[in-house]
Amino acid sequence: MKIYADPITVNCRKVLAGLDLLGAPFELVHVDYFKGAQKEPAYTAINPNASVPAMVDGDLVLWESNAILQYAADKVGNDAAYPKDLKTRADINRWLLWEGSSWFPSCYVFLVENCVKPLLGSQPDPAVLEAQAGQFHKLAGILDTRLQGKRWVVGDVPTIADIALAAPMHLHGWQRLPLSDHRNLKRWLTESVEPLPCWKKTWVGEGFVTQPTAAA
Ligand SMILES: N[C@@H](CCC(=O)N[C@@H](CS)C(=O)NCC(=O)O)C(=O)O
Repeated sequence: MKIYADPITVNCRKVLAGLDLLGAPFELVHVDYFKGAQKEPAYTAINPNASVPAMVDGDLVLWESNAILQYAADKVGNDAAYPKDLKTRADINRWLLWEGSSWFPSCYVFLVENCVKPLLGSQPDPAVLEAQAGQFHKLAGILDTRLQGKRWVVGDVPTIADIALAAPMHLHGWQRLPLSDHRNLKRWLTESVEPLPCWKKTWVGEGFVTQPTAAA
């Protein structure tokens, strides 16, 4: 399995951490996001969306981070991290779809405003953050309710749902995600997901820079 990714991005960290959780071996092909390598023809021939990540396994070319995790789980037969039981799997699939369609887009606004813009030398726009706040709190509340009294989103062990849902929050301090009203969500992120070996291994660090500094 070849994974085309830049570990610094949300959906790439998701796949790299998820593959580690699954115990799925892969070869990483670095696509330099901040140099725009995802827009180069050599890469868009693999992923016409011009976004990372993508996967190539023999004659299968796959994009969409959650589809890559689902495929990898079944390929290695990891029934703990992606159980085959019909209802459990439906539950996990629901969270994967919700993450891609609702949760990632909302968390992404905070990532762009508070991390990406300052990294590229511009300022966050408070109006954009304010306009997103209502949607963020609605969604965070849904996940917070789900996590009440639970260590993991589905069942008693970490699954690809935990990794997928945590990824959009992976720089939560730097993103300035307003988590204080969502105590179950914050507890799950900081006490369940962040201590996972697969999460620690794929940590890129808050406050990273796009270019080495002169002093480095
Ligand atoms: N739904 C896609 C989203 C992929 C995506 O948006 N990736 C971002 C990085 S996290 C990207 O490459 N964006 C293209 C760009 O900003 O040029 C997935 O889950 O793989």
